[in-house]
Amino acid sequence: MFNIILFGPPGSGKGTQSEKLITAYGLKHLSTGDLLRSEINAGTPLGIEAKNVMDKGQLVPDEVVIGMISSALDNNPEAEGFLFDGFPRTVAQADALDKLLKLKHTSIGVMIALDVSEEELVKRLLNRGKTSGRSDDTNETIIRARIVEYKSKTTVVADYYDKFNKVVHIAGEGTIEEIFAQIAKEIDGRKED
Ligand code: B4P
Repeated sequence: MFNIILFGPPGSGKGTQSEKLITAYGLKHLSTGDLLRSEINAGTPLGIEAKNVMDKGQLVPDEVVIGMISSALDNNPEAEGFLFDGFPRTVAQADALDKLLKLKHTSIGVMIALDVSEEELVKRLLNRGKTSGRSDDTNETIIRARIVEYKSKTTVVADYYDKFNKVVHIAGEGTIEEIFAQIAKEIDGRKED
């Protein structure tokens, strides 16, 4: 089993590259953003609570996202590997993920961190907001709040995995194909080790 974390600020290309990676490597895609948005669309109590937080550009409480990931891992016993997209976003989430994977006798193979400048992130998200219908993508103040939240709570997650020599930084500006080729090269190199 080879498990990957796709890491980076909002709008860095995590969702975009995930779609290509799951096809190329036969991984099960687990995006906490997508899982939360399906709860919102279904109008569940969890979705209603999550929407309030997401619309302010803040992170949903750890116990909510950890619970979602735990169920998703249990529901996919046949998976040949997982691609975690947008998770973990706090050190508490990273710690919980390591424990959950240990129970399944597996671990994280690599964290791919996408580096993109702040102005490019804002531009991409405002652009996506024109068609995505996502309320967290249409307002620049909320987009900038998401970036602040990322800097204060999420960047430390890369330091956490760096201690285990698992982080690879990739320049996330360029064409989607160029970035994918760089990511694939790193994954192939790590899988052969
Ligand atoms: P997510 O759903 O994870 O999404 P995201 O960070 O907004 O964007 P992503 O990085 O996937 O987007 P992409 O670049 O692909 O999070 C949404 C919210 O959910 C969070 O703010 C938080 O509230 C909550 N949440 C989720 N997970 C959580 C967790 N673990 N803990 C707590 N809260 C959590 O796409 C952006 C745009 O860029 C697209 O339009 C794309 O087409 C474009 N793009 C991509 N690559 C490009 C390139 N190379 N060049 C030009 N444009 C590109």
